[in-house]
Amino acid sequence: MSDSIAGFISDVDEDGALAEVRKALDAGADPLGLVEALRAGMSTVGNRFEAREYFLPDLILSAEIFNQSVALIEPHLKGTGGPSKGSVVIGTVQGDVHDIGKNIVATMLRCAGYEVRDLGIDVAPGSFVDTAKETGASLVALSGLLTVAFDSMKDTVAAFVEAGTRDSVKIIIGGGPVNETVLEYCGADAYGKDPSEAVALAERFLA
Ligand code: B12
Repeated sequence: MSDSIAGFISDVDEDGALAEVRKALDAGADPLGLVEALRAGMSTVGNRFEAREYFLPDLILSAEIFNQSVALIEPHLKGTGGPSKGSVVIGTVQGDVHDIGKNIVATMLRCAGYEVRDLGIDVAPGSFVDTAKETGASLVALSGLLTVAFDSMKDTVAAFVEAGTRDSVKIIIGGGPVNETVLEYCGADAYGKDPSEAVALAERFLA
């Protein structure tokens, strides 16, 4: 069933994908497994776009199908949750509008029991600082796929330093091109390559 969900997403088949998600939920499928299937489908869409097999409308529609599917799955995820394991602020950094991967990470963190405040896309450094203060979050997760996002990540870390709250948060970064060099450049605390690593980092920093 997971294979067919990934297939419908990667074929940008809205009706097929939503029907298959509903069918899987009715059959009692593991909601986390379904999110993973959606993620796999979106990765294929990204690759097909890069290979010029898909174009902009395919990307936009597939992101929409992904979001609708997650909306169907989310109530099932919340049903399994206990008390919050901690508070996380997440967003796509300033100048960057890519949010498919960020949304998957936010969903997986919620599934793992964290309270997640998602600030959306193109988030100014000060918004991360203000929201972390307001929510008492001690983990801030920055997502970015563009090379220019590295500077925004660096600026966001600097904004915490300027506000005098750098020591009260751990800052993790992720997104397509993020690696050890980017981590050092930004001065964040850790980076992750996928949602499982994001959850593992949350477990480490919010234990
Ligand atoms: C979809 C897409 C778009 C969509 C975005 C839709 C949306 N709602 O997100 C649209 C069409 C809007 C778009 C626009 C642009 N895009 Co674009 N886009 C892509 C594409 C094809 C796929 C990205 C994606 O969604 N991948 C699937 C998800 C699931 O993977 P992911 O994002 O990497 O996320 C995973 C991990 O990275 C990780 N993760 C993500 N965030 C975080 C955070 C933390 C804390 C952690 C631990 C982990 C983590 O977990 C996620 C789940 O597995 C990529 C190419 C590619 N194959 O990556 C280009 C790509 C990222 N885009 C690119 C470009 C250049 C642009 C534009 C500038 C194009 C233009 N000329 O207008 C604009 C950017 C506008 C802006 N200001 O941001 C370039 C970036 C190049 C660069 N190095 O800067 C890429 C690499 C394409 C290319 N090869 O040229 N894009």
